[in-house]
Amino acid sequence: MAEKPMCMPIQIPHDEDMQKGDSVRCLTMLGHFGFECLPHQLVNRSIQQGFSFNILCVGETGIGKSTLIDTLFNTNLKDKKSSHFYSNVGLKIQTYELQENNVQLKLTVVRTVGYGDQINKEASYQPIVDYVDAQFEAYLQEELKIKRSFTDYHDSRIHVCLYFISPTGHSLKSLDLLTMKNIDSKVNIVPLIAKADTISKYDLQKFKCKIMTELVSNGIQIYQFPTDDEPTAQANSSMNGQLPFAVVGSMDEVKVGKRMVRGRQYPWGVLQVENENHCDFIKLRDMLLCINMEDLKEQTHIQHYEWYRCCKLKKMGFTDVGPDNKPLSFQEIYEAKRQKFYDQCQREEEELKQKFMQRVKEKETTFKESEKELQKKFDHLKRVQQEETMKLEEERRQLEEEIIDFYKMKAVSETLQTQVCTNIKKEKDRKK
Ligand SMILES: Nc1nc2c(ncn2[C@@H]2O[C@H](COP(=O)(O)OP(=O)(O)O)[C@@H](O)[C@H]2O)c(=O)[nH]1
Ligand SMILES: [Mg+2]
Repeated sequence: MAEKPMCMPIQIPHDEDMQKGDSVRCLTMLGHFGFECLPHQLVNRSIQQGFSFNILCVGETGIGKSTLIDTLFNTNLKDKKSSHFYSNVGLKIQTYELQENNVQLKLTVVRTVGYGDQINKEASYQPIVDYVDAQFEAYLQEELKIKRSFTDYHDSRIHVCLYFISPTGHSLKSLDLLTMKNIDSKVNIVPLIAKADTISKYDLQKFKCKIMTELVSNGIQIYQFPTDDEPTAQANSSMNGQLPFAVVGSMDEVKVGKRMVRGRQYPWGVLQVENENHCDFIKLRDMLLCINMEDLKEQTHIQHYEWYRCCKLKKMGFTDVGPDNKPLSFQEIYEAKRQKFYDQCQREEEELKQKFMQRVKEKETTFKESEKELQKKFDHLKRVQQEETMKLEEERRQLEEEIIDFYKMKAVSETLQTQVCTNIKKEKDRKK
């Protein structure tokens, strides 16, 4: 339970109002009562729930992403040095639970790995785009659930993209332009000139102007600190004019006079990270964490997520108005879509039936033709076989006739032989 705000007026209970055993409430006199206490409720609840912030760091390997994040949150987040030899661009996602006094922050840092080490520029920005979209999609899916659980849900949508520009002093690289162009409608981009201690003050101003001109001429939208909120308008508008911030990161403590400061020690002196004359680190930290964190989160929700949601729902066929420009309810669209789907199913079923009938007909025709062909063959073979049988019958008849003739001749010859024998015998007898 949240601690009750100590802001109620003093009430002294009358004896008759008090039951036996009732304890007397002790109220402090802060002078607040009524709905003027509402902000306290919000503050208490926020502190109790804790805050969350998701940062995407895009930049070449070794440009100083991890060092800057450590410096921003004044914590060694122990991110290992990454190699230049990854075959593809990847993303390293790490979540930390940080605490400053009684304020808890769930910080998610997403860092690019292998960025700038690849030849294929398209393959370099696509994983970033996919990741940002995937977080929006996860949120949308949670929103569309029947039973939603936003209280336990970890919102992983990216609130800010720190884009680290190489301190060349020359111009943006084509990869920088391509990546920023592809993510500017999805995320709040804050451009940074990394390792700004490697560039002279004069060159830095020229470089800042050059970068802004290039961003404008390429139509790239970067995050603008809001200027419509009275207490922060002036600071924010001045900071908008100083983008991109030239930052230096370091966790090293260096001695300057009698003080220990965070900085980078050089043979010619010390660069103090938290000295506004040396770099824009303080400006970045103030703008990001102290003044505009809530606005970054709000813009993520009302601008970037809203755009994603709108495109996604339109792609799924949902719309707010019908073809006649009349407003349509979700239910009407759903019914219309269901009817359309049903009609399409019917149509497809009908088409399939027609196709099936056609195939059956075709098969029937081919079967009939084959049957005819076979019948013809059968008739032909039958005829041949009949002719063959008749021929054989004829031959058999001839052979039988020949046999009869043979037996006849045999009988005649036997008769003749008997006669001859008789005659010879008679002749012999007569001679005797
Ligand atoms: N000169 C200079 N060096 C830096 C700065 N920030 C980081 N470095 C150094 O650059 C190297 C790579 O930094 P790291 O933060 O690991 O880069 P990452 O790969 O982008 O995360 C380390 O040796 C850091 O000490 C900076 O602002 N200026
Ligand atoms: Mg790193």
